[in-house]
Order: sequence, then structure tokens, then C-alpha cells
Amino acid sequence: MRTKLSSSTTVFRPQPEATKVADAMIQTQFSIFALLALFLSNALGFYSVNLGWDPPTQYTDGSPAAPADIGGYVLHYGSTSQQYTVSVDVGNVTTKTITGLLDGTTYYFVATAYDIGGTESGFSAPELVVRPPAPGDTTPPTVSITTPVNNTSVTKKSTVTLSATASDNVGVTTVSFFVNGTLTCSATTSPYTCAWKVPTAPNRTYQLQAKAYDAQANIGTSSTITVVSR
Ligand SMILES: [Ca+2]
Repeated sequence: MRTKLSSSTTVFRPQPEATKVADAMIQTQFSIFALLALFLSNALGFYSVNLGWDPPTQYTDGSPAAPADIGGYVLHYGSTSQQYTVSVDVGNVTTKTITGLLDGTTYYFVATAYDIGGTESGFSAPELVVRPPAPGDTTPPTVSITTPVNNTSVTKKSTVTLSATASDNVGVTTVSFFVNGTLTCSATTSPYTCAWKVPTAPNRTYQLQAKAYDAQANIGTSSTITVVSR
């Protein structure tokens, strides 16, 4: 006599009596043999994953399972380990593409097989963990010039320290300072400062601006600071 397990889920095929395999139970555990680690992003920003697995070859009592015994497979998955909120009966195939996965979310997959009588196996092991990549950083840094103060004067021929604060959701890589639109100098570490040699001419107006960059080359631009040389 074959061993009959109590394992059951709600996802089952109809069980035509004529083809029912009495007391048959597909091997409790079978392995998902391969994950084609190919994530396909669609236009809506969802990901797909291709899954494949080997057919079970045994019943739980160790007796052989023929390919003709297999009725189909169910993929179970969710975003918490051991908690499968979605079950998909994929029929009698050994590959399946699951779509609609969210980026930055971890998914846990297992599979079950059911025999032609509809008796379902336990979960495959181990869980297959799938992580669509986190979305790229598209948020620019923010930056503002702290010195000199807007609408103040600077001394001609002196060296003035330009200072800025900058922040980013990931990280600021560089802050560049511009005087009248011309790149004057850059800093890569906070506090971001720059030594600016004020030209000799008096009563000249200078417009100062800083730009902050992150690793994805997003650019944040500061407000313009106006100073006059005296
Ligand atoms: Ca950023």
C-alpha cells in the first residue's frame, strides 16, 4: 500500500473517477531545478520571472511515479517566506513565466504537483527566492549655498570661501560651484567648499550657483546668490 499524506490545498483539478489513481500520492518534495534569472521589465514597471522545475519521479512511499501519473503543477508564491498568498495552477508543464512582480520586493516561490486524480503533493523545497532589482535612483540631490550670503559684498582681490550644503536620497558625489555660469571648482566631501579668488575690478556683480550630483548623474541646482565686489 502506498502512503497517503494529509497534505492538501485549495487548488485542485476535478477528479474524474475513471482515471483516479487509488491512493496515489506524488512525492512530497520535488525541486525547482532552475531559475532563468531573467527579469523582464514591461512598460508599466512590473517584472516577470521565468521558472522551471523537474517532474517528480516518486511517490511518498518511494514507488516510481510515471510521467502519465502527473496531472499538473501549482506555483505558490508570496512576499513573505512560508506565506504564499498567490497560487497558480499552471497545468501539466514544467516552465512558467510569472508576471506582475514589483521591483524592490522579495518573492518566495514553491511548487506542488498533483496526480491525475487531483491529489496534491507537499511544497517543493527549498523555497526559491526572487528579487526584482530595486528601481534606479532618479531623485536629484538638493543643494544650497550657505556662504556668502545673498545680496552682500565681497572684497575685490580677496579669496572668498564658497560653501554649500547638499543631500541626496542615496548620496552626493560632487558639488560644483559656478561663478557667472563658469565652473570655478568642485568638492567631493562635506562640508562642500571652494576657494574663489575675487577679481580685481570693483563694483562688479557676481552670480554664484552650486550644482550637486549623485552617482546616477542626477543634478540638483541651488538658488543663485548675488554678490558685489567692493
Ligand atoms: Ca539621488
